[in-house]
Amino acid sequence: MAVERTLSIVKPDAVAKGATGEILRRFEEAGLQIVAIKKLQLSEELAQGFYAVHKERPFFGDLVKFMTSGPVVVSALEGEGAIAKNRELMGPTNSTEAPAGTIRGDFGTDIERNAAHGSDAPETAKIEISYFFNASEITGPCEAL
Ligand code: 3AN
Repeated sequence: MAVERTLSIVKPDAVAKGATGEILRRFEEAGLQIVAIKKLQLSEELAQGFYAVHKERPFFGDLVKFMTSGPVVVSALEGEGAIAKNRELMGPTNSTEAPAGTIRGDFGTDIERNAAHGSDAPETAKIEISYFFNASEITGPCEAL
């Protein structure tokens, strides 16, 4: 499997619950390395731009409102099959359908307040990582094992 990078967002609900450390621990435990990370309060403009593909959807306004309701922790994760691995750890989009032991099952509430975001394909991962990080903010993988 190829080494990939993916964008992760610990959403405002999970940050507010104090679950950031546990979520990042799960990524690391699964072999994903954090090659970039920052905590920030999304502006309405930044959240709208990030979710621009959903702008015609009926839930867009609520999604932007939720994503700007408190700080988020954004990271770029690197590892073998990072995109699928991250999505597997998160579980299904709707937290009510996510099994216990998944991030959304353990920390999410519903389809909107679903604790975490993860890129869905290599092309979107590239766009999403560059949306939040400059090249100089992304480190190489840690070789000191
Ligand atoms: P995922 O993040 O699992 O790839 P997408 O890309 O289908 O899911 O949706 C992006 C985000 O929009 C989701 N993480 C969720 O927060 C929100 N969302 C998707 N569908 C709905 C919906 N029907 N109602 C409210 N929010 C939704």
